[in-house]
Amino acid sequence: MSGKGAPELTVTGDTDLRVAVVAAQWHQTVMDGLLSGALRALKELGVPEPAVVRVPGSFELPFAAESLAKSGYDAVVALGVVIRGGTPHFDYVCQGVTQGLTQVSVGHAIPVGFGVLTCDTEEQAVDRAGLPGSTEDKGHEAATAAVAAATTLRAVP
Ligand code: DLZ
Repeated sequence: MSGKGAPELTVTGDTDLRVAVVAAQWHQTVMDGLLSGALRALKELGVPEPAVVRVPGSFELPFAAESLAKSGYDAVVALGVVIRGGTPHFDYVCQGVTQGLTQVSVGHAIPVGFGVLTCDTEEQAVDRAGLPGSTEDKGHEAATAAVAAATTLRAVP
């Protein structure tokens, strides 16, 4: 994990989990970086054959996550990029996505890794996307957090 105060996550226990990645399509280059980071993390952690579902934009992430949660996935990783424009639209999309994904997570008691970048500029998004030259890899982090949370809960007697 990166950022001030971020933990070094260690995943212990059985990672034989059903994990789905749901990814928006706006801002393709950044999304390619996020998706590739998330899939790399799941492979490193030994998660078998994650499902990947693409939706048009970040606003569609909660409905897809809800559908996947209903079908029995142990964890969902949500990936998207929202870039601030000149209107309040950014705020509505970010709020809807964040609240929607929170509802899915709490409502189904499964972790939803939050890999949705909410940035003022495309440069900020590129810097967090795990691309060559990026300083952070938020797709990798979101997937790791989801698996860490799912395995931790599984281990509770
Ligand atoms: C409409 C829109 C805009 C302006 N910007 C973004 C964005 O930066 N990132 C993103 O993922 N999606 C954006 N969208 C699309 C909405 O999320 C949604 O797909 C449409 O409003 C259709 O429901």
